[in-house]
Amino acid sequence: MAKYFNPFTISVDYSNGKISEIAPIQCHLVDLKSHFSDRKAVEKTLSSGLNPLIYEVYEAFQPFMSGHLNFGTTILNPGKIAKEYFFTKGHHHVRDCGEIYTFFKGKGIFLLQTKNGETAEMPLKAGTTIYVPPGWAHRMVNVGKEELISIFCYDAAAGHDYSSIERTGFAKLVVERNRKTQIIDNPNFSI
Ligand code: PAN
Ligand code: ZN
Repeated sequence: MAKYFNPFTISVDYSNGKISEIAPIQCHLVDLKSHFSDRKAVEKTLSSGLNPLIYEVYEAFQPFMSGHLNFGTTILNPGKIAKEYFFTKGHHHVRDCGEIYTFFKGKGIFLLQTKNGETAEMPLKAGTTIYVPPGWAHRMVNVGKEELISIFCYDAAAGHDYSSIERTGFAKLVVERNRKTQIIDNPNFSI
């Protein structure tokens, strides 16, 4: 008889999003070099010796496994490169599937876009739950002064397509202008 997969628990620290049983994946500025719109500002920061941690992801499943749900937390630090707020890389899923995020700390904007050119932007704060339908690339942006922390869940066999976003960019940028958060069109976006 086939052995069933053993049920398990993890411990999420809701004050900081960390999960004690899991080693986080870290994403520093150098990993997002080609994603920020002001490349000169990125180079200037890196060449001054700074390479800030932009976000960490704690994932229950690595590698991805069919039939399971992957879940975990993302901790996106506050900060900006030039006028643009820190964000996650953003991706499409290789195998189209939905995803749920619940935010429990911080303030942000969730950016979504389809390969047809449709876009959506959702404000985020503690208590916001977002359903990302299949087909929508997604990125979160931290527009607050503290970490933006969320818990996510999606098909563990979905896979991530980062290359489409690296090629096209996101249609919208989230920037600070005149001390206000603004969502503007990305002049370098192309489908
Ligand atoms: C999340 C993201 C996580 C980091 O787990 O992977 O927030 O964002 P990037 O993967 O875009 O760097 C998710 O959406 N998984 O599918
Ligand atoms: Zn995803």
